[in-house]
Amino acid sequence: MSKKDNIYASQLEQVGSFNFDQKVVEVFPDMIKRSVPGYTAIIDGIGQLAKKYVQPNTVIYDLGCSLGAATLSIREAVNDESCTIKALDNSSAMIERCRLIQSGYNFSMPVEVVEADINDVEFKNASFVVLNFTLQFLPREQRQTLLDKLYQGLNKGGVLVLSEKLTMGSTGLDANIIDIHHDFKKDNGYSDMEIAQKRAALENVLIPDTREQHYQRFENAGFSQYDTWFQHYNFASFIAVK
Ligand code: GEK
Repeated sequence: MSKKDNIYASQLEQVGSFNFDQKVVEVFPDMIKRSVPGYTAIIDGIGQLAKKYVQPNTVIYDLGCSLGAATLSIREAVNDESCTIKALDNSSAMIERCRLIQSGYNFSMPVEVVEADINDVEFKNASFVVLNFTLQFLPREQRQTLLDKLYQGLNKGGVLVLSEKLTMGSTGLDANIIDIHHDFKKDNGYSDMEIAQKRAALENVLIPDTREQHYQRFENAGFSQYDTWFQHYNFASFIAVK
């Protein structure tokens, strides 16, 4: 059981930029479930999609793995010892805890938990790549380059699963969906102050794109098929097939 997230529960004199440090690691499972609509369904769905698309003797990448929830879902669903799953994150606090969690499970598929910036990774012989709420934290100008590299590293028939917070195309609609998301957080026990302070901390750190921007990047990279396989409010998950 993870500890309850109360990082923004008391009034802060100044709200600093959000980062994935030890404090966040301690509360992460609680934080992400209470903040991201559909998170558990997406994690389960990633396992199901992996069952369909992972090819034998290939590499699976979980990019920005945090504590490795998607990795664990794939390990449970696929467990093919001819594959390797590589879980990467550039937060040393996340990686340390992720290693501990993953080592607590015994599956025959080898798992490597690596501290790395996902921009520096060489992708090779991949059949299944997960970016579960990670791309949104990269500066916009790095996003296409990463997708291009991923596409090059994927085998034919391999897939990218990309989950992101979205901006809705029209301003009025966007404001209302954001309100509904804040109500979702309130229903999950966050106060108005916590929601406001977290929002300030994520300003310029989590930069959401529209669905069209994501689709355009898939096109530019060369993906032949892509679609939205999950959406709850402004949180969506896409699948793109090479
Ligand atoms: C999950 N996927 O539970 N290189 C590597 N990691 C990065 C980078 C980078 N350049 N930038 C950010 N990260 C997880 C949840 S959380 C989403 C992903 C959230 C990492 C960052 O350290 C953090 O662990 C993760 O991306 C984003 O399925 O907290 O909203």
